[in-house]
Amino acid sequence: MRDPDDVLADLCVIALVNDDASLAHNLETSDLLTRQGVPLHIERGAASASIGYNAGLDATTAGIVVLAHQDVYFPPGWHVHLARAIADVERIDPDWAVLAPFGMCAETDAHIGDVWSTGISRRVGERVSAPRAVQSVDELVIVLRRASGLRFDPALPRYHLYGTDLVQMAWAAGKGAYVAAMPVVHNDDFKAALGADFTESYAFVRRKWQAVLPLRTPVLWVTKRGFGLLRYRFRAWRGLSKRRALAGDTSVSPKVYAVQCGWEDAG
Ligand SMILES: [Mn+2]
Repeated sequence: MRDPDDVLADLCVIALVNDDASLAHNLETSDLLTRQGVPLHIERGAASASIGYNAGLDATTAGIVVLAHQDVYFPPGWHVHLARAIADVERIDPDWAVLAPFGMCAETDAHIGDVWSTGISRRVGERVSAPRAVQSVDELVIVLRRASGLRFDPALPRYHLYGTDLVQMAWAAGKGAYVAAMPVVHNDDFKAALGADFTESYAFVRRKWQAVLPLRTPVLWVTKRGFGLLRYRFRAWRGLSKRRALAGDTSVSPKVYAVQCGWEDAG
């Protein structure tokens, strides 16, 4: 296993922030920042996630970059999971580009990983003991190896599907993207529907990757004619009341959810 202290010494976190209360309630309470002292770089008001994260990459120098939502909480010892994941992935793919706690397996279309989601009050994902190659990752946490040279596409509009776009760019450049066991809490709000901003990101990804479609993202399919989005919207509308009933309480400390999942000791 790569020494967790070596990983810590070459690590930074970047967050795109538009809700300081959520940041203070979740990401900023993580052991990774409070006790391990990993620096947090914040970008505000970026025109898109891609532009914001590229600015964050330009403003930092760490070799391992953790791009995290403001509503994500890293349980204590997460850097040990990360160190193990890096060591494991470097044995199979020394030129890896992306690691993540949650994504979609290319062969089986299964949700891979281990994440608590408050929006659906569930621990989700098929747990893995070794890194699994994926066709897309959820945007809640993306770990990027800076030396891979991979960056976000500034032409991708808005704040959606940049995990899918990044993973596809990685594989297109001959570099790997993997999900590994590094559980986190996503203390996310219930989402009633995907808005017009999602349609913009979806249309871009559909056009850009038409040669490799269909693509499975953690939320829906990107398909040649866009039927994947229509189908998602219909199902989301039909299941709205059921989904609303599943939504958890994001005002609860994410530590409570981490304790429930067995990732942290109570107290
Ligand atoms: Mn989030």
